[in-house]
Amino acid sequence: MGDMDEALRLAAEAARVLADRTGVLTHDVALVLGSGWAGAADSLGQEVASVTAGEIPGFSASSVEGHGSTLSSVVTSTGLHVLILGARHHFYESRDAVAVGHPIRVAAAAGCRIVILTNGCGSTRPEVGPGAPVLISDHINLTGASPLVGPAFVDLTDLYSTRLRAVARESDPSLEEGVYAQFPGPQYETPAEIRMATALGASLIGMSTALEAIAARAAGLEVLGLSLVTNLAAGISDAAPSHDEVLAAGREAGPRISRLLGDIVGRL
Ligand code: 8IG
Repeated sequence: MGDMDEALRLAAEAARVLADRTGVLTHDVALVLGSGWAGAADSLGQEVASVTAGEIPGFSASSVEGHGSTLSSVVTSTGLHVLILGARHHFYESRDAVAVGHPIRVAAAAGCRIVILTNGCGSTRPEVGPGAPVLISDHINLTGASPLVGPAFVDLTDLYSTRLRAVARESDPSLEEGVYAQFPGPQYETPAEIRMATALGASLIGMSTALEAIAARAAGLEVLGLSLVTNLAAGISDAAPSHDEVLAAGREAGPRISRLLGDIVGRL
């Protein structure tokens, strides 16, 4: 994927196959599940259909433990059709930022107007530690890449919708906000890199959401970004970041983030 027209054609084709396999012609809200969030969507509503990512054009099965590889269609008690994207493509998998945008473009082609991007991330603030859900207020893209190709001069002001952040705070007034810095990964950062990100104003450190949010804005979607802090970033505590810690934080925060997600979606 390097060509935008081709990427958009592939997304349209994927949306047609998705509609065919799920029987749901249009979706309203897309939800991208990041590390630690896999179980958080289980009680969002009634599952209408679940499709293996490999059946949908442009998707491949994810290789990272804790990252699902299905697309499911759920209908909420308020009648919203939610497309749950368990399959996400990380930049570190192939250094192909256009491919990172594919699930997002498919969601837009499937009719979604809103995308909720979730992730597991590191925190630079010791007082906002593992298990804390945090609203993303803005991002710094440190990947050196973009999911967009060509003269797409997309405005990223208010990328993380002020309106949707207010909705999330109605659900949980105690939610902190933070600026998310995306590093290219897959290696975690050095302590010096974390000091740099902190100096730049970031407090959430990850490998996924900035590129997805850019793709979402380009596709005309309204974005809500929700991080789950799963570890303190490198050098912030004595412990080194580890993927086991990430999975454990997800399990422990499960009930809280399930409730939060359900409540937010109920207000959309
Ligand atoms: I979960 O500490 C998770 N993802 N870059 N740094 C980066 N990505 C992460 C981290 C982290 N924790």
